Amino acid sequence: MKTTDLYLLGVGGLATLSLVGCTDRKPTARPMNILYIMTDDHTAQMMSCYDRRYASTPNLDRIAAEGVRFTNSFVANSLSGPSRACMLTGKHSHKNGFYDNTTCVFDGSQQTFPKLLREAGYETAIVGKWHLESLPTGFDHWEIVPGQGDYYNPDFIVQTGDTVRNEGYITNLITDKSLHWLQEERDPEKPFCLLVHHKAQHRNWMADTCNLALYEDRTFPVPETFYDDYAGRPAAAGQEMSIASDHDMDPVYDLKMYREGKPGRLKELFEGMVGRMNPEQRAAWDRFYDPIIEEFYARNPQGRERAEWKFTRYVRDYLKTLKSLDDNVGRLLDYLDESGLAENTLVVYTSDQGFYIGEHGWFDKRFMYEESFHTPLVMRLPGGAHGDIDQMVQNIDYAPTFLELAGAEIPADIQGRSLLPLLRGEQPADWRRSLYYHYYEYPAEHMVKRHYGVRDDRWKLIHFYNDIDHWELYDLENDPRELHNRYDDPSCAEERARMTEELIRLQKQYDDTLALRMNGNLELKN
Ligand code: SGN
Ligand code: CA
Repeated sequence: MKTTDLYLLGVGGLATLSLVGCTDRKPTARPMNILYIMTDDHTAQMMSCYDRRYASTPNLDRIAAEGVRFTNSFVANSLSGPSRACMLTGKHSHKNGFYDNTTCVFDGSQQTFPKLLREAGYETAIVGKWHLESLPTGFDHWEIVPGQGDYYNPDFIVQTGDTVRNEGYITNLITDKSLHWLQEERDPEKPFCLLVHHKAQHRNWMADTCNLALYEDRTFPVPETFYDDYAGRPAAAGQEMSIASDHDMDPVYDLKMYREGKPGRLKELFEGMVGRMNPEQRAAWDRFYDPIIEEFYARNPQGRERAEWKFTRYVRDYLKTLKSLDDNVGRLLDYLDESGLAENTLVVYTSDQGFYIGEHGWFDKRFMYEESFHTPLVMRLPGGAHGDIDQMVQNIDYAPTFLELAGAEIPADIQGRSLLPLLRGEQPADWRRSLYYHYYEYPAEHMVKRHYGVRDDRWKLIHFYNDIDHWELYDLENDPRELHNRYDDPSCAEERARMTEELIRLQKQYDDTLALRMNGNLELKN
């Protein structure tokens, strides 16, 4: 099918297959372009349209103000590579084969939405973090960072296969490259789908030199679960993602307290990162951090004072890094406005998962608990709905959304569901009432045990398995912080049975045979 055959409706006109070929309508505009911006580890607690305690993100909030904010947006597996694979394929990890960051290589020969969009006449591109080990397929243009990428003077792998070092700060560079593709390189005759994948906000939150001095006068109360004792939750007790622990959150690597002769588990990693800086960058960095380092080692806080000092530095560094991100999303939105593309482009902003900002005493993600199961999601569809969308959505839904928007067929093996009806303001009566989750990366960094589970609008059931066999049940209405495991509470027996049944139903629906086996004799009990 030629692209021009798809140019059917004007602004807000969502070309669908059924309209292709209508002869009585004059083509007036192209199918909607797609600008998909995804960050790494950016959590809703750090986006002011979701939470005003810490951050101010006017540009991100603008997308929500001019479009919609999803209040119940989740991932299927809270880790970078797996989350990206779910997003590209519209399928859970056990169907796309990318279970974890440490052992998997993405099978690039499989069906992905960029490939299907190309078949539908789109030009497709990705710039930034990829993290799927194999090189991208299905893109007309790509330029990716190796692995996690670097904040300063990062390398990029270009389509020739060469690795090229770029001078500058990563968030600016990814945006520069995206804008360059939009302005100079893409085929203006085709609708586009551009994926802008930032490295920010990934650990270790190294801000641009121009933002280092920001927020130094701000302090933040620790979250109410900061001193969680993990009672009734052995998997939560066994993790290694505690802010208070210098083993888990290294003062040198994570908080930049780098000094000759001072210990740091990840000191060499940090040396490699600051080692990439040019003399001007390094001088600005040292000018800012030297007095803080001096004071830290002189005072050498201990106990709760140390934990709270670390929390403050963590939040400040996260916010400084976020400033570049918000500014750079603003640059993209401005370009859409100036070029006129805004009126025919769906803008999506999301993250590869949520993150802990001190809740349960943690940083990082992985758990099916709320902070990391959630991911921020805002979208602006020209002619589409405004306000909040409260239905439960998941990152496997993006692929079918983009396909429907493009007027392409949604293959039957895609497990997500198109969000387009919600974006148009419809309230589908048969929308999903529960979500499925499965995390696999264990044993590994941060030591979060394997688990799967189900969540509905009030209850959550989780099974931790592998070297543990432990079930948790939460009443999110009465216990939103997930501190009280009610699995063995007789007063919750009915909910436990109902959620168990729902879990098995979803495992069967999604064909997660491994998980069905891990349930043990549960099926017999129910
Ligand atoms: C790195 C980080 C971890 C992080 C993983 C996965 N360690 O290994 O803290 O959990 O990435 O993150 S670091 O010492 O290299 O910073 S993910 O977002 O890419 O899945
Ligand atoms: Ca991530």
